[in-house]
Order: sequence, then C-alpha cells, then structure tokens
Amino acid sequence: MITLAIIKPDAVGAGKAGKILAQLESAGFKIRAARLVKLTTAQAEAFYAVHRERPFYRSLVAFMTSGPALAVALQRDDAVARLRDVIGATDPAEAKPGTVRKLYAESKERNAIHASDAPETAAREVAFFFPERELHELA
Ligand code: FUP
Repeated sequence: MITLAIIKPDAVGAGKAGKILAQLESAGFKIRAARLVKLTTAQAEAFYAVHRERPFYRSLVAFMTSGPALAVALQRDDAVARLRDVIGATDPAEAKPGTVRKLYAESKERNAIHASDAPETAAREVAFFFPERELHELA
C-alpha cells in the first residue's frame, strides 16, 4: 500500500528533512517517489480544500506556501495507518514521544509533516503530486 507524506516548509527550512526521511525509512517505509515542491497558493488551497471553512485555513495555506516542502510517496504494509502512528498527533503537545511531530514540530500549524489520513485520501494525495509513471517500482 502507498501513502503520501509531505515534509513541511518548517522542517525543510530547519534542515530536518534528511533526519525525518531516515526515521520513515527506519520505520519500514520505502520511497516510491520524492520531489521538493514550492506550492502555489492555488495548489495549497486545493490540497487542503477540505479545511476551507476552518478558521486556520488562510494561515495554513500561507505556511504551506512559505518555502519548499518535500512530497514523498511511501510504501509499506498498512502504510496509511502506520505512517499516522509514526508522525503522531496534529498538535506536538499531544504527540507521543519519539513521533516525528513530537521531535520536530514547532506548533499545531507548523507541525513538520503531513500524512494522508485514509486509503482513499492517500490515492488522491499521491496522484496530486505524482503521476503514475513517476511512482518507481522497488528493486
Ligand atoms: P492532520 O491530519 O494531523 O495533519 O490534521 P488535520 O487534517 O486536522 O489538519 C491539517 C493541518 O491543518 C494540520 F496539519 C495543521 C493545520 N491545523 C491547524 O493549523 N490548526 C488546527 O487547529 C488544526 C489543524
């Protein structure tokens, strides 16, 4: 199964992308595709459209377009649920010790990493960044 992670602009800017990717690989995820992206406002709005009525939407879009982010398509068994376990709760104050967000997030908004929250979302979000031909087969 495949899922999408985005190492967000706060973590890329702080030079933590490599450490976070290493943690994901150690947790059994294989990289099928990766790209450093500077999202446009329209792209960030579309990606987070589900949140458009929420009070934090404009701020979230501004943050997600503030610098480069690393989009990564990741494969392992039960990838969606296992990646959610590894990243931890949305708010780092509530995230378990050792999770990516507990280790690297600054706040509930600037929270280091995104991970798809359900298999249907994962398929849509992987396709948002990577056409099928860019999903490399594993050796
Ligand atoms: P998650 O699935 O853990 O990324 O969390 P959500 O889908 O609920 O929220 C998506 C993003 O919106 C979060 F990663 C950060 C941002 N957010 C806020 O800035 N404030 C909030 O109160 C909730 C979410």
